[in-house]
Amino acid sequence: MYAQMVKTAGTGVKKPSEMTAQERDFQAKIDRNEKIEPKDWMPDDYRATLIRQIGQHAHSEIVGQLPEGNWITRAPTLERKAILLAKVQDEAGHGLYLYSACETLGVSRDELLDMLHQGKMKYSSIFNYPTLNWADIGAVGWLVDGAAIMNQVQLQKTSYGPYARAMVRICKEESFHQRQGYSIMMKMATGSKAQQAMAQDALNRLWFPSLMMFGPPDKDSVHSAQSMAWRIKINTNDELRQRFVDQTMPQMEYLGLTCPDPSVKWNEDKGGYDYTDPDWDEFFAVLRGNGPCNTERMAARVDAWDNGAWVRDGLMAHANKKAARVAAE
Ligand code: BYC
Repeated sequence: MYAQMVKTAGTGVKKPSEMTAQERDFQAKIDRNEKIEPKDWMPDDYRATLIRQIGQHAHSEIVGQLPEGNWITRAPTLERKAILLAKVQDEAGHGLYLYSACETLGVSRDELLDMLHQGKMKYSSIFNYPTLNWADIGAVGWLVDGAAIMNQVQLQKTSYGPYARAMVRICKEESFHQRQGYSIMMKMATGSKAQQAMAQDALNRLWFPSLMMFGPPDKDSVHSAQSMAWRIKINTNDELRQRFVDQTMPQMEYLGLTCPDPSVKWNEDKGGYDYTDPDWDEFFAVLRGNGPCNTERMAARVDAWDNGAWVRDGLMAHANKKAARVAAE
């Protein structure tokens, strides 16, 4: 029902004098840090912003299964295989919680998936990069899940109740994911010369794309101001990116790896690292569909949807039969 509104207005934050009485009450509730629940009144654009963000987040979880799923059959040991399998299954679960949270806003999962398949909704840019070898699986867990947690921890305090609650469980699972990635990196970084080189190469390729996960710089972020006023987002893109760099640099040093950004440097005055931004032209090119794996990822998702039609049809037929039986009793 709200599918057509997935593009949000992005017209700037209203002053209290420009708000209706209902909008002022809503803002006051947000400012008191109260949760908004599905049946509460909400501005149309608050709803559309949530559908856009939660939907995009859900899509990221299920598209995010693809680069790692690719490595389940090639994991080096049975234990690593079992761990990776569990992680990839968790991502499906995260997608499920998020699609359910999104459905409470009046859009169905089928509509959301349809928009993904038609290219009308996005998923995280990071999943348009390939995983070329086993070290990449370590780097994905360490950096990609590490960046995801950095963003999601603050989302546990987001103003929309179902989204905040979904985030609590997702964050717990993401910490395990991050640790499994770091554990792979430790093994590789303390292994043979060839393994160390693979770990360094994976870091070199995934460092800047991981920084892109936090979104464009604050000055170019279309939605941040309104989303922060509504407490949909608690921190800006640049604040979270900085926290991620500050958290990750000591972990990198512990691994004995070198940051691919030669200018990364601790800045005593700001109490954080100075670092180079990723190439934002590359980021926007990936968003426009021109990343290394955009076509492959979408083809895999559409294929999975088409090949699953018989399962959905079977489930519907069974449900209809059961309902007819109950109605006849
Ligand atoms: N990729 O105004 P801005 C995971 C778009 S995966 C693609 O700053 P906003 C995991 C943005 O949508 C982690 N697009 O936007 C799963 C907007 O375009 P539209 C997923 C991006 O929403 C499996 C435009 O750029 N996490 O957990 O205020 C395995 C302007 O940006 C990206 C989430 O989704 C991007 N990286 O802030 C492992 C977290 N960045 O929509 C791990 C929830 C920006 O106007 N989402 N865009 O056409 C958020 O927190 C926010 O949506 C963002 C962007 C910080 C990502």
